[in-house]
Amino acid sequence: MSTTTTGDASIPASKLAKNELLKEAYPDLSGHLAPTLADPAADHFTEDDEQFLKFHGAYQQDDRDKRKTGKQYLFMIRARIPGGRVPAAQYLAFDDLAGRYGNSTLRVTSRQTFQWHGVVKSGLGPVMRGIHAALGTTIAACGDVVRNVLAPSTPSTNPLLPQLYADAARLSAELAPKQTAYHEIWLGDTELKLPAAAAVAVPEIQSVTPEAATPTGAAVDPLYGPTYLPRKFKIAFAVAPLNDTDIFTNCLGFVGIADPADPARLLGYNLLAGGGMGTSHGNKETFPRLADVIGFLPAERVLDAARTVVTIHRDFGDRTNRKHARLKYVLAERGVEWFRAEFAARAGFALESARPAVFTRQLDLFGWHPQADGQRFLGVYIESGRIKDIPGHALRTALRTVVERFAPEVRLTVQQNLILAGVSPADEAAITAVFAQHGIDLAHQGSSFRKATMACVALPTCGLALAEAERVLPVLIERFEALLAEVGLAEEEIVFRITGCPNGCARPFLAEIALVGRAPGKYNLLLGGNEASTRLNRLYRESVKFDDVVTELRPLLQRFVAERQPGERFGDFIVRAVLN
Ligand code: SRM
Ligand code: SF4
Repeated sequence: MSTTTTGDASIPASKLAKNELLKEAYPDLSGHLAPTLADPAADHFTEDDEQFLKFHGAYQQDDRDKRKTGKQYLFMIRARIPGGRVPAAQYLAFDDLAGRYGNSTLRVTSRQTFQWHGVVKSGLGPVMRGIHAALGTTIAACGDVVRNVLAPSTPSTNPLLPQLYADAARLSAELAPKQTAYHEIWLGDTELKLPAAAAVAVPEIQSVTPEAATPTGAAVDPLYGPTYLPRKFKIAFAVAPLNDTDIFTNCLGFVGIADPADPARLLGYNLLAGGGMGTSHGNKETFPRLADVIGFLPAERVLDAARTVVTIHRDFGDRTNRKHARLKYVLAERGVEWFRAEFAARAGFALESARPAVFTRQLDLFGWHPQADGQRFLGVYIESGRIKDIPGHALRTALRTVVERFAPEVRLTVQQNLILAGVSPADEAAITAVFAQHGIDLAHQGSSFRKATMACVALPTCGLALAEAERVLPVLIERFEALLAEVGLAEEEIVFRITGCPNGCARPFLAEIALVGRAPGKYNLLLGGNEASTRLNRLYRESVKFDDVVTELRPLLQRFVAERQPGERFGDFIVRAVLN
């Protein structure tokens, strides 16, 4: 049977990636999750059901440290939190779930949400229900759908931010898949719960016409159709000059543009498309890519525009090869002009020329800062996003105590850090004291280098990790801090990111210095990203041993000290003087 069309060509089932057949067989994404969940003797799901589990926001994993004594199945659960905003009560509920059912840590991800690690199968239901009871969700945190929508989290004086957040939240709701299995399986709710968004008309689709129902009788999603997207789809919002959502790494980006006559009015958005990080070692068909700037649209058309781009991915993404299925490959192969024309034909309106928008910086603010409304906000550095208590540094307890007592809004950043927003100036000293009592000096949260680092999760939970990342970051930071002090750059800020494989979950391909895992203890060393996160770095050395990283970088940093131009950053120096 020919099941799916990709753009202009029909694809026989024999050529489709296996996931396509799975989705087609169970368009409500239920698989056999319910019977396995109900079976107390089963400690894990089948490989096929793992794929459905993702659409519900959970990953089946195992503790890779313990593989020698047999697989110990564990689950990671990821919430969907548009714009990374978490009300105080919800934070406390999430923290509670981490203590009861997880490994007593909450993990801030590089896409502004939380993950719970180390949940055993019997804990899955309680965590899902707990998240739902706290008015959160995990629907579409993973899977071949629109994932968590990013929005700037730094409370600042930019008056456009509330409008961007509102649009991000709207897109998140409207583009969520409308399948009912989530409620039926996890919440024991058999009632059909189609949000109002399901009734909204989608742009005319020329190449695929989803049928009203599939052979299994399940309702077909009005936007995604019976087989959803060929792959994950990521959306971000930002306003220049602060690129605090790393917008060019997303499938679709909306850059807010103010009305020149009224800087508080959102005129519209520049639409960016085709960004993505994931690549595979030795596979030239795969590569990291920055999004192209496609054009400008009025603010009121943002939802139509997002739906249109999602359908372009749905219909033209490669459904035969999951390593080549992201929207970025459609852009790379068909080109921006084709994309503009396809967009206009589907949306019924053409994009205008993009408006000027220059990004200059990506990183977070730490410590106390004023908000436009007179309140204060606090930027808290979280190493690798892992909120946990360790001797002498009880970060989890400190955060819990502060959130319980002062009820600030918690905001998650794409740099894996956390912001406590909306704090009364009168509470600042007391909050600072709570952190101090738990071993955290808010005025000195680490060197400039430390605060510009990111590591992906990698071992022991990530099944795709080829090398360590989060667990070796503390050692690397210490080594780098010592090296920077040795060459006279103790206060230098250098964006550093490490991942355990080239999937790029901590967006290493934009860092000034990056390590990308190749094998246990071996990393590719990449150099030359920039402060604004608008430039891809380049491979400098392949398969560097972990212990040799500092030795490789010492001469480059020494040259940087000797030859740098006034104000020049390390990444810019590398591009000007070393890689050219
Ligand atoms: Fe990721 C897969 C963790 C952000 C590209 N990512 C995974 C999995 C689920 C491994 C798996 O498929 O079995 C990792 C789970 C590890 C664990 O134990 O928790 C994982 N990705 C993460 C997180 C938690 C990294 C972090 O340290 O914060 C981030 C969660 C984001 C979220 O909240 O939704 C995370 N992943 C990213 C990003 C960054 C971003 O989106 O801004 C990327 C690069 C951007 C992009 O998508 O191109 C990213 N993750 C991938 C890929 C490569 C996809 C591709 O195009 O080839 C995979 C592999 C896959 O999907 O098959 C992957
Ligand atoms: Fe796992 Fe690789 Fe992502 Fe790191 S980059 S979390 S190792 S998939």
